[in-house]
Amino acid sequence: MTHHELNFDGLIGPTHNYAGLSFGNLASARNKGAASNPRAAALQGLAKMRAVKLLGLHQGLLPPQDRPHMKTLRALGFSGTDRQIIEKASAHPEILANCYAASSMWTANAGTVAPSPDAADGKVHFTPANLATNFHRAIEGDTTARVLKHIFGSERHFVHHPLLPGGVHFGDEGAANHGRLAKDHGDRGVHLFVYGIDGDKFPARQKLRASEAVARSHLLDPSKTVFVQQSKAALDAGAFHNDVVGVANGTALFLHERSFEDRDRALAAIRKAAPFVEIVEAPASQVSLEDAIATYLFNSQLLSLPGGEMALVLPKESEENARVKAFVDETLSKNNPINRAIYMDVRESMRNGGGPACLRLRVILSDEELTATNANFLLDDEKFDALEAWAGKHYRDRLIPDDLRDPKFMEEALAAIDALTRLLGMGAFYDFQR
Ligand code: SUG
Repeated sequence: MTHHELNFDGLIGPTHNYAGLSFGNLASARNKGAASNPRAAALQGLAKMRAVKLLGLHQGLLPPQDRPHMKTLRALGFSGTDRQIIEKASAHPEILANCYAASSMWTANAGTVAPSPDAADGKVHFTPANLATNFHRAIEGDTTARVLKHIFGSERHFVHHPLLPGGVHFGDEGAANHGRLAKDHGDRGVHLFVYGIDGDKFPARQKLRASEAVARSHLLDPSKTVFVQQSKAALDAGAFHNDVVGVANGTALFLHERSFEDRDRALAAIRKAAPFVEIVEAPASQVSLEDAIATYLFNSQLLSLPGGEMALVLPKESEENARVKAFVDETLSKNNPINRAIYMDVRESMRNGGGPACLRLRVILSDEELTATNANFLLDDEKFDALEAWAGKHYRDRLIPDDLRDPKFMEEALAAIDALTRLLGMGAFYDFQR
């Protein structure tokens, strides 16, 4: 049986803006209030999806969520027609900005997935993330759960768990703190769960007890799960998710020397569970944590290509930093599994702290499971063209926080999502359509 890695990228929504909502995410704080370009953002995301597809991988997408989220605004006591709700909420710019965030684009945070070879019942398991730490992200979970069930509908192949209860006690940020190592995608894999403990400056979003709950639900073999603490130094330097300082794929673990709190113990535990692992590590003397976080070097996609090579899809920012670029070049020239680097421009997302790896949810599927997946969310040239035309028609090329107060923009944004549901054959899917 052949297994494939599918990347489900988040299609970037029409309300993409810089509201400075994520404490501990340096890019989000730095760009607060700046003008965004939602159209360019969507096109950059689609160009990355096209590039990955051209490498020979299947490429999927998760649709953007409906924003502004009128259901949340109503739950917060704003009443009347949709226009009246926006007018009233305008007096509370912070609430409005949270309900407008296009943050569902970062689908590495949509949930955690276990492929069927790893689960005791032989099915693919999904747990949507509760994203409890930040209000704008905590309102994603219910719709994410609906999206995942819609795309992976077959009960024969797919198991959907509810979001973890208990708020930040079980704070769960999905696959952004999770990696899988396996000799081959279809082999029984080793799951690496990285959790945080609050730093001196910034809160940890992923809790150990949450990772443990997900591993239990997904029926993983305890001898093939490793739980490792992220370093507080990385957290306080701005690595609010572990995927900012490391990425795993196949036999390779590509990471910064200061990713883990107790490096030696962590690497020993990983080697014990996955003796085949090849660790490619950036020494702090060559790439500082600050450089790694500013360039998102490790927030790259690490992809096994059909020909047997492994490629890194990196953000342009990594190419522009001489020390980081030198480290990438050296990595490619050395004897390790990584042998190609492709630099992509995802700057609109990067300015909110989201690199190439944040923008995708990895799902490993067998041929049969792939056939059971809703093909409307798998991309080909025709669909790429249609989505680019859709974004070209519905998206603005400039958005500032003040624009969110205009009820006309609410109508425009929801009209774009409404048109998308027709393009993707979703029916009346979103809260505002029900
Ligand atoms: O949750 N940024 C996101 C970025 C998520 C990146 N994902 C991974 N590392 N996997 C976050 O902090 C900023 C939104 C704003 O400030 O407008 C934001 O939500």
